[in-house]
Amino acid sequence: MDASQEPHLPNYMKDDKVSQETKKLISSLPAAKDFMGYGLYNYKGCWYYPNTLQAVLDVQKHFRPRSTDIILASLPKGGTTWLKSLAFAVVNREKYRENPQLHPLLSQNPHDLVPFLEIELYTKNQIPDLSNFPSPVIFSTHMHLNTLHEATTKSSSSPCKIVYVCRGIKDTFVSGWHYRNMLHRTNMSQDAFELMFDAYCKGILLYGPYWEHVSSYWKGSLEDKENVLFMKYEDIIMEPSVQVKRLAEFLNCSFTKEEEESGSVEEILKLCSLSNLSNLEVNKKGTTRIGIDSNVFFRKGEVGDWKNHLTPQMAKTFDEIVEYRLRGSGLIFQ
Ligand code: PAP
Repeated sequence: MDASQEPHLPNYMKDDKVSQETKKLISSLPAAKDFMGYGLYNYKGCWYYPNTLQAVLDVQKHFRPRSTDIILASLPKGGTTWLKSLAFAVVNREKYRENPQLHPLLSQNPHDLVPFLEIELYTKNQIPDLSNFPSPVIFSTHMHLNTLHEATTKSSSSPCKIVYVCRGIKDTFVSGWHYRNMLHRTNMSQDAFELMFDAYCKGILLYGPYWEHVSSYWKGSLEDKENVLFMKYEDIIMEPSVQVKRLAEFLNCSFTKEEEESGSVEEILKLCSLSNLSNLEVNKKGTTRIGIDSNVFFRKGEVGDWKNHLTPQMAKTFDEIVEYRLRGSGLIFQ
């Protein structure tokens, strides 16, 4: 598939921002096609489209976080938009306490408030000026932890906080399927669905394999509890207040007793809820800075939507793969 022929294709899936050096590197890498035929390349165990790989290499080379920065990490469709909203609302809650109607989440898409390192900031073959970002700076990434560490561990500052969110493979996959349909503005066939399923099972997807991604952060969170927090989308759905308080505590801005009593946690949950965000004008229309329609990031947000899409055999296959790949790690998905 020729990426330059597809009008709605986001920049990160294209191959027009790649340096000569990276082209040379790419020609030496294992290659595969995604389920639609776009080229993916495996660099150090992870699959990328060419522009994404270029940006990842640039992040590794130039991005040096400060200890006060916060990085939100996820696999695409793992809960990125929700985590961005919650983290932004938690760390900035004092700023907007007096004037909640001025809260930036009411007028900007969460992706525009928390920029992606490799999908937005480092995509233009130049080093972005990050000095004017309001503090604390929250970045996001889909890179897996080993890849991200190539940048973060070279920083002269002490480590920054990294929060990871993930979701069970079946719902992540189904959410990704809908996303691709919305992105390409089409209803793809059952054959395409099965091709995407096969590719997912083989781990061939942007930033995949799924199990390598979740494992990298799981291991990182066990090794460095102070700086890496591992969260699950399903846990936030099940016990939202507990998880938001956990997030705040990790980010060194725990809710005070007074805040808890005055309903501050619930207010944040309401502000960041799918129903609230998806009904805001800013998220219904227009595009985000990365050129993707704002509404594409909001759909059902249900745990178990996979039951409406996967056959029992497909579900069993996913369960078996994940069980096998994560065996012994202590990480379990229900
Ligand atoms: P991204 O990685 O491309 O940014 P991401 O936000 O991780 O996508 O995933 C989108 C999913 O999160 C969608 O799930 P669904 O397809 O199963 O419906 C979307 O509905 C859900 N989502 C987005 N915002 C929220 C939110 N505020 N609360 C709960 N779920 C949300």
